[in-house]
Amino acid sequence: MPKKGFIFDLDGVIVDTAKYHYFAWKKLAESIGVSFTEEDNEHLKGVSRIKSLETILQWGNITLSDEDFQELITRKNEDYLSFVNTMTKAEILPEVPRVFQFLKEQNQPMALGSASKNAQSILKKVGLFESFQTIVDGTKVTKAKPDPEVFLKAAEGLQVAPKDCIVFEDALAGIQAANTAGMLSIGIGDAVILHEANYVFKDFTEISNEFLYKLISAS
Ligand code: B16
Ligand code: MG
Repeated sequence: MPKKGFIFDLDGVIVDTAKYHYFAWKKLAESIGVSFTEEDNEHLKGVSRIKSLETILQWGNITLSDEDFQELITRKNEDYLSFVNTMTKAEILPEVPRVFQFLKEQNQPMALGSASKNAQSILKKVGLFESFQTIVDGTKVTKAKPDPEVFLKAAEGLQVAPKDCIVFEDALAGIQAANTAGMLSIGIGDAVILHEANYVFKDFTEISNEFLYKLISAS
């Protein structure tokens, strides 16, 4: 059986935390007088916490002292974590467990490739921490998506060549990172937003075991 490397983003792919980031950023942006819509939020998906706040400040033409910047970053993460702390297995996105089970049966190694510094605690909370051979998260990378660093490190951890890796992502920046890394990119979400991906599916209910098997068998 050939071996591919399956790399999964976290927020918006494995668990439904993208909405919690949205709620927390919206509350923060509006508290400093910057309007914030779901469309604005698309620009922050897959983007690091610091870069996200820098972007919101740019939109509002706001300059802050380092101290105030830190204060806002801390507040956003506390709000976000207050949502995360209520999470259960029920917030694993549909059919993710079936996909993980199939890949395990096929002896395919899996990695996490996420910008989140909260990734490990979220995975433990929903009981998926043990599913991954390698976890590359926001504590392990220096360059944010669309830079390919996170996925290249994941491939290295899996000991699979980048060309044999398959990335599942809900953010355009993540699809671009996977493409730059020379990997096959699979968008999870809106085909218009994720148009640069090799394939796009609404969610894992549209990804059959037959399709996964074809990915594994492709040379
Ligand atoms: P944290 P992913 C990303 O995770 C999120 O998409 C993005 O919205 C968030 O700002 C970033 O993680 C940092 O997360 O504040 O928890 O460190 O999609 O790459 O799994
Ligand atoms: Mg994501």
